[in-house]
Amino acid sequence: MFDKILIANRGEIALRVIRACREMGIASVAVHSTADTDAMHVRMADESVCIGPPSSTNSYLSMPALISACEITGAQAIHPGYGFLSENAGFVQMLEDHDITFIGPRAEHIRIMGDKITAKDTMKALGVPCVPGSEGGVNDVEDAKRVAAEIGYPVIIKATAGGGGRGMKVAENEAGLEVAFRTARSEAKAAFGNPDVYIEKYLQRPRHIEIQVFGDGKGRAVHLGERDCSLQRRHQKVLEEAPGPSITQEQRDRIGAICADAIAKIGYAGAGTIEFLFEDGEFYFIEMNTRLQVEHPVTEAIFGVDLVRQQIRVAAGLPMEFHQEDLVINGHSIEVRINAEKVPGFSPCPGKITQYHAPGGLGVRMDSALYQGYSIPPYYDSLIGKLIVHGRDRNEALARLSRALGELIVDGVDTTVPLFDALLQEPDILSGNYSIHWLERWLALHFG
Ligand code: MV4
Repeated sequence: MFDKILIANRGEIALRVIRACREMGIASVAVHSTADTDAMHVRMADESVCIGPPSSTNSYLSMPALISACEITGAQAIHPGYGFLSENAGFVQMLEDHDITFIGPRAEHIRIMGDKITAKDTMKALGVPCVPGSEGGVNDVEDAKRVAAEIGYPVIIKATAGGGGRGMKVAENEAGLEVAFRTARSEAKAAFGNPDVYIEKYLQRPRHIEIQVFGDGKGRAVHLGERDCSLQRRHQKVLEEAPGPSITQEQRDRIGAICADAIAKIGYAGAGTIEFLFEDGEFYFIEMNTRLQVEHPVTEAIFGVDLVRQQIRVAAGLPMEFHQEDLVINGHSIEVRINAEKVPGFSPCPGKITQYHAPGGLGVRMDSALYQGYSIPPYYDSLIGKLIVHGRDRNEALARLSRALGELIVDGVDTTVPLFDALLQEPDILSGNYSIHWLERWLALHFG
């Protein structure tokens, strides 16, 4: 096992990793920019190293600075958290050259899943159900028209280098296909330096269901059910829950086994998320994320496992502490993302926290790096906390969420808390009846 781990991240996820390290008797090293000298992750870690100026490019994304920080402190491994360098295959390769262990999958698997066409080809070959569409990419308008005629309109053109909603264009019919194809290609070239696109049947009212998987890197893998992350605004998740309110145990067992088998076959190491669109009882693969995700705590809540602890164990060459048959769902969990943003426009709202009080009690987890007197810097993501509740069933989780939101005090900046107070009054939210378009429609209706 490692003696010391460096956390190449900030905010709540840095605390999350430091906490796992401490429980495992591993020393932690925080890194920070000059804007984060007073940040909670710096205070909570055993040691800290300043790695650069405020801009992420020159600090949290600076590979040489991170490697130097490992060499100075003697850290043997890096946990990347989410975002920043967590899905950068080049970084993983560079760490290998410096004999530093990356706590995450192999560079090869990050690279495969980072290219959406290759990811889909790979998953399809492994037996994962995919959205009907082109075999590989589409190279010209004629090719696109031929595939579209086969699968039927509407269709969606996606950039292979995209993901997370960037670089997509919908065509309702053949008349709109040429423009969609050309704009998707030129936007992809401009945004990612890669013009390659592929085409899929456009699903009109799906849910976003993602399966949590975990591999030991030696051919053994498990799944930890699904999360429903359909409540999104501009491809930013707002609320996530597990289990998915629309998923039956049979559906979970079936798609879960397919996902676990797929990543076992490729010898995947660590935590991963296989994203699906779910419509009319069918799962359609769209993308795979090769990192620990923001919303991992809802899975931890219902399965009673520590995913970061397992990531560290697997990176150290140890086995996972569970088998598939040990993973039984207990109750229901919901996470809401508390952002320093002004609702309903969602404009960022950095500033000084004049008062902070975290909710507590049975079934309540608040993951946040806030403290009273802290100044949220304007340079980074606006996520300032995650409130995760757990109940014996969905209704108990909802009641607990409402109660916990009432206890939470964040003064000095605007937050997304009022949005959740309003959502908890909505019959569709209370019944779990929502698709990927529900939130944007609701926002347009109430504030548009
Ligand atoms: C789609 C789709 C409909 N049909 N693909 C958006 C983010 C990226 N991960 C995939 N996305 C979508 N792909 C097909 N074939 C609709 C979306 C989509 C979406 C997906 C998940 C969550 C929210 C979304 C909001 C708009 C569009």
